[in-house]
Amino acid sequence: MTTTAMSDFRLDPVSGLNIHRQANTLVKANAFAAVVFLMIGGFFGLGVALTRMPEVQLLKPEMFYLFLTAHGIIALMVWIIFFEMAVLYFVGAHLLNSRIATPRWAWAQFWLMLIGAVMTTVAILQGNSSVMMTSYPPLEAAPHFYLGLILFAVGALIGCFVFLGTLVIAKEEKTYGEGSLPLVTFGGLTACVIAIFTIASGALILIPTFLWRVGLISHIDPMMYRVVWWAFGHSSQQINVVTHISIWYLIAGLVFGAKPMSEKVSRGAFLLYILFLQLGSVHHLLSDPGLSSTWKIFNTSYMIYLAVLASLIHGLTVPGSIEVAQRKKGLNKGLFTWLRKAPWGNPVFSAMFLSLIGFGFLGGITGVVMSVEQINVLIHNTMYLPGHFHATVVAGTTTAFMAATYYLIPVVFQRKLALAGWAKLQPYIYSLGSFSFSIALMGAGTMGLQRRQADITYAGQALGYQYPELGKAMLSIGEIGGVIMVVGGVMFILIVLASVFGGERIPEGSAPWPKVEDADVVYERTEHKKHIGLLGFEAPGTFVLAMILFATLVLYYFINFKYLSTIWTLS
Ligand code: HEM
Ligand SMILES: [Cu+2]
Repeated sequence: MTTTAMSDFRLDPVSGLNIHRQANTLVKANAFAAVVFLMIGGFFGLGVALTRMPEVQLLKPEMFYLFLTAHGIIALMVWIIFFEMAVLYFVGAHLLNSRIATPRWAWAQFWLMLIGAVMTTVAILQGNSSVMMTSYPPLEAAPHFYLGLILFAVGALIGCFVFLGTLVIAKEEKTYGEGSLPLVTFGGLTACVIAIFTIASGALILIPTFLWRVGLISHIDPMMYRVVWWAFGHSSQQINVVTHISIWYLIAGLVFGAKPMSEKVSRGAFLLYILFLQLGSVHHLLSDPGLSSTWKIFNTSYMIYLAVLASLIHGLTVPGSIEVAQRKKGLNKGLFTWLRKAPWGNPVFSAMFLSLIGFGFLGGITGVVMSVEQINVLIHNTMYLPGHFHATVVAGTTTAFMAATYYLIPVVFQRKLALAGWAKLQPYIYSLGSFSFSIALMGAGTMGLQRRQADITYAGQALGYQYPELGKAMLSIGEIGGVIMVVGGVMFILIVLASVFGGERIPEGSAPWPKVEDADVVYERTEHKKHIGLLGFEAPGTFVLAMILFATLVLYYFINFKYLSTIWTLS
């Protein structure tokens, strides 16, 4: 049996999870650091939003670019990757009842990432590193800007190996029985594999750039930089997608006692990500003159659809499994009773479901359409981009991570959620903000409004340009959505701080969450078993949702090509 003493663990009597104390402390540390950086990143986001609003124009251009760089890097890299470390340790150790491999290395992960994040943030705040998140040369940042990112990445890489080591230990010590890894941990493994590829690409480009800045290399080729940087930048978004999808599965199981509709299909879909997602990197360079159309089209219009297929599968099977579970538990009437009677007041569920809708309808559809080379010229470098990726990375990933946090506070921090009334509302306010921000920015972008631009009125500039009034109005509406997002973000942070520092303690040995029965077990007990579903469909409501998604996609495709045809008036 295990070589560790039992007091290294504590048992959750209801879920049966055997929680390794050191792993638990590491999950706490990483999740907490993540939330602190979300707060800092959000602060800079507010500054950016209030500058882009033509009526306010809070910051001078220099300060605007400083804020934009800080916002992009802190929100997208630091918040998200710290949280992902917490998720990896949780799905590796907690879910497998295992101890964590090499806790010392895990602490090295934490400290390296923290030192790296602080170093890069300081470099940005010193004012000579406003190169924005993409940091394309020949723009130059201070050397410690790159060094901080490198340390941060090395830390994350160590975290990946600690996770892999934990899987090996759990298997050897048979902490999760004889079978294969649970699906959620398998999702974590997928994220980990993509992360290793991502970090290798990041190292490949950031190390030479750092050497260039300290004078050891004379020249960095900007085209090469862009291609390799996006192997890192794009793939890192796929870690986010895989992680938030794993969280969807986790929460479907925890809240509803749901099982994936088909384990094999879901696992296969995770594998599709590993095989095909990286090729999509080139969708960030569709308007780049340095690459051939053949290369761009092969990757973005053929290969990437195999990865999109994977997202569609998860997007179907997660609500599908919830629907099946709800129907098995007796909510079998009509098309959508299962959804109407879902626990909408529980932030773990509501944030998760809003993440699914936001990611699918806003982030997913627009991502597929904007990856078409021809359509891409319509929206390249416009506000459409931040509109799109706030739908994926905020409405999708960040909201899913908030859902996970609401679940983890009782389990990991052993505290009840404080400000429970706020927590009920928070996912709705945050999503109202992120949805409206994304949609309005995409509207403004379609009217041509540029991204990364402090003053869209071009006041006093020689080459000024007047955007359509409608576009400017949409930008302002979007930034109001941004402010609502900040309100939701502040609520989240206050809830987390109040819970972690002042929430009612959950004594050891009592359950953090009430027991949720497995839907299959409930179904087995039912006396007059009826077939669940309608007209031969086990999950007809989900099928209808999927058809609505598909129709929206087709319509949106059509609208974009129609719009394109009015701009290219050659014939
Ligand atoms: C707290 C609410 C937030 C607000 C109000 C906000 C607002 C904005 C605005 C106005 C821009 C500038 C668009 C432009 O001028 O091109 C922007 C850029 C960006 N945001 Fe956010 N955002 C928020 C949250 C987030 C989060 C949570 C993430 C990541 C998880 C994120 C990632 C980014 C990135 C990567 C950029 C691009 C930076 C660049 O162009 O270099 N944002 N955001
Ligand atoms: Cu991408």
